[in-house]
Amino acid sequence: MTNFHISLGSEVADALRDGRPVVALESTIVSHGLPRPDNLRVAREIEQAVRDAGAVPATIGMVAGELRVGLDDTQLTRLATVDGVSKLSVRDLAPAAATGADGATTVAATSAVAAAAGIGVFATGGLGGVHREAAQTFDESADLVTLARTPIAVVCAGVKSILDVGATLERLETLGVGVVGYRTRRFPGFYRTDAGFDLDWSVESPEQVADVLAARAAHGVHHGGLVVANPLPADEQLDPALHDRTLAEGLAALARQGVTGKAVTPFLLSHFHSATEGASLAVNVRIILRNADLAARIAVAVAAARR
Ligand code: PSU
Ligand code: MN
Repeated sequence: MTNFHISLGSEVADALRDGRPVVALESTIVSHGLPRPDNLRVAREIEQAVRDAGAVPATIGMVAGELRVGLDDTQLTRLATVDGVSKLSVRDLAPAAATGADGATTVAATSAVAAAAGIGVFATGGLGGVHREAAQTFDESADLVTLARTPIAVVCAGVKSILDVGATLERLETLGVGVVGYRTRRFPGFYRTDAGFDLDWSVESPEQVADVLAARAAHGVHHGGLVVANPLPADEQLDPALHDRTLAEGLAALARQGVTGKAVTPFLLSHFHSATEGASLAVNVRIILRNADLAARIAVAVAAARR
């Protein structure tokens, strides 16, 4: 029998044992969200951003059926460069392990695995959510329902602007997922600094996020995830006119080509990257690096508060 445990990279295992700060990172962004060859370079830069802010990066993914927390550079390279890497949500983890697949974990799967490994902070670009036309297609990312039951803080630039942002915020409320703005009361929309919706709560520092997490733990009430929404500064966002035009074209191409299911998000992101000639890619990379930095500072604050 194969042993289907979660395997920890040695640096991650040491840090968790010693109570030092660790930040989980996803791999779908690497395999499906960013174009080659930039994806591998960016994946390494994300890990470096976490290190620079004083935490240990734990990129999560599956290599030949082994579910790994803290991919080493060979494994990261494999997920970034080989063909046939599956996009794994939570429900895909077991069949992928049993069949020996290579797979990249989404926000949903990364959150679930990170929490199981004892990691409390996770950085990504933008959360999945309710797709436009979900009233007909029922296409809502498993990221939402997973966060409802998974105790982890996810640092992101809100949800991707390709989604129905208002509906996604409604679903997060229904599911009981906490949402706090980082130094803002406006919910960001990934490429866009402001997606057009108010937030009830904002926090001013990594220490304050740590306080929110401590309050949740101390109350002993079951809490799921906490979304820490970290907007890009307005002068770094994707030009709004370019954004709206590119999105309209992308949604039309999606309908024309009949793309559905888990291919939708990668299709739209890749449309953005080619149609904006790299402008959206640069913005996407900025978002992830900023989130990695903030997540690491939150993990440092959480570890300091425990001492
Ligand atoms: N954010 C990015 N790029 C990505 C994603 C998020 O900047 O590629 C990925 C995440 O892994 C997220 C997934 O969980 O897209 C959502 O896909 P879906 O809508 O199929 O649930
Ligand atoms: Mn979907």
